[in-house]
Amino acid sequence: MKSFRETLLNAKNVLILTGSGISAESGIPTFRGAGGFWRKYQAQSLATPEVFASNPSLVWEFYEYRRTVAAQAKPNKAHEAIAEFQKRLSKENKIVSIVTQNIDGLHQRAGAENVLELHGSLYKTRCTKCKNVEQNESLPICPALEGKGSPDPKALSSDIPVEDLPRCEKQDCGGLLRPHIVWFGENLDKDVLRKAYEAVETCDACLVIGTSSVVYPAAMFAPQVARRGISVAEFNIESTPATRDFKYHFEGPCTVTVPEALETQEC
Ligand code: BV8
Ligand code: ZN
Repeated sequence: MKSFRETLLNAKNVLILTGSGISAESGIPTFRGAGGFWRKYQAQSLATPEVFASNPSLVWEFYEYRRTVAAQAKPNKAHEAIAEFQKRLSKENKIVSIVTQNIDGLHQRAGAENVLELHGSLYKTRCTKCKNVEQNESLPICPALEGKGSPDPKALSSDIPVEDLPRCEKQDCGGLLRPHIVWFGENLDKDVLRKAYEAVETCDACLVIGTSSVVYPAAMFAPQVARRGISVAEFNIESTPATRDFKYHFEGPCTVTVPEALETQEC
């Protein structure tokens, strides 16, 4: 850890990549682990355009639940240490890019700026008709979803009629809204990807926190930085398929290891 902290002292452009593990200690279940289930579904089996097309009511119940859970969660010491680190370095005209796979908004709520959300956000909707994207934090998102989304495996689907699901309020549109989230099998936004690649190609130090590194293209970024000969530190409670690519692997809960790495060097 001492040698990684030395690297950070000399870095001018730090890339911080995060996955659902950074929000685990805020009470938001990760994908893989027991918490990755909602009712009898694995989270990722609902995060697809096919399921949304065939059963938009079920998918909206799933996301209404996740919007509620994330809204009640608090940023933890790892989110806060990253936001502080970014503030401190920006005072010295140094860059800290935060690129997250998460859609819970906790980095922003901890005070981080210019967070790149690779997979979108729970609090943005996109119209399936006019494509308009809106920020939307209201709970429930619409009257028909009030009190819906219980994760109880015995809970029955509400089969909300599609006209009562979230609808576009743009003039003469009224199209069905979907979460502005990248589902499995969908491409990432090309601008977001471009910015992510730029950070990967220009950073001079990298932290990869709380990700199992199995979902592409996000899983490619940290190994790509390592191939440039840049020091990458992985923060996880276990090793991952990418661990062998990295110079450092700090094992333990990230609320302990990330502040240790980022906090100012007591002089
Ligand atoms: C795409 C939003 C082009 C949704 C998400 C076969 C081989 C390779 C790739 C593929 C393949 N088949 C299909 C693909 C492509 C697919 C993919 O990679 N699939 C995987 C499953 C193999 N990728 C895609 O579809 C992507 N698009 O490729 O477009 C294309 C187009 C058409 C056809 C083909 C290709 C889109 C992927 C985006 C999907 N959306 N999220 C939602 O949230 O509802 S992905 C979602 O899962 C997350 O965003 C994240 O990216 C991923 C989960 O990973 P993690 O964040 O890492 O979370 P996980 O639970 O896995 O791990 C948590 C980690 O934290 C663990 O390591 C754990 O140990 C650690 N941890 C836990 N607690 C702590 C901790 N660490 C520290 N402290 C703690 N306290
Ligand atoms: Zn519309």
